[in-house]
Amino acid sequence: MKRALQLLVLILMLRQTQLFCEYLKIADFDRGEKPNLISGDYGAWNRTEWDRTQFCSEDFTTDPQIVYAGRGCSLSLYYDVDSPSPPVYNGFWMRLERIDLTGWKYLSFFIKGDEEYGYTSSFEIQIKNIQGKLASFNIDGVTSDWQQIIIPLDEMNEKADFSETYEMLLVFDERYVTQKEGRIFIDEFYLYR
Ligand SMILES: [Ca+2]
Repeated sequence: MKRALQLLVLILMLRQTQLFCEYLKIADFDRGEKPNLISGDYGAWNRTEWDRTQFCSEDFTTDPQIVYAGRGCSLSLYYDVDSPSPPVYNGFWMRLERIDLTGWKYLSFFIKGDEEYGYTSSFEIQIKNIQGKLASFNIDGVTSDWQQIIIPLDEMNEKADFSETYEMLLVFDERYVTQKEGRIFIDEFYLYR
């Protein structure tokens, strides 16, 4: 297993969109189909194919009561990490098409937990460069309202070379989730500087 950069980060969870000078929109899911806005594929991933008691699956929602900003589509992730066969983890991957993250200050996205199915309030974001180096960010405080999560990238860029970035991972790990089964919605992935 590749050694991950464990970074101490400040996660800002805000209810308003932050204003930045320059941005790159990576995904808004509004077309309801792949790829993302930088031609990168994405989808749910599972640790195993043989253990059907743990899984993650992705879908698009257009429900006006749920979808971010009340229009278009948001991505829906239904996860289950309740299994007798540890370790148990799964999640979502999105290719970043060798994008150069050097110089970008923040990765931002929006997230909301599903009131009906329940959800975990904590999970992990990983960013992997083309050499397989991982930077990990612990996210906490998810609620059933849409919130913006802003991940500072400065420390990651200082510690490793992210001039060619392979992918971003969202990880539901049985050891760290607050609820082992549920659904969350994500939307509006941006880079800012
Ligand atoms: Ca959207």
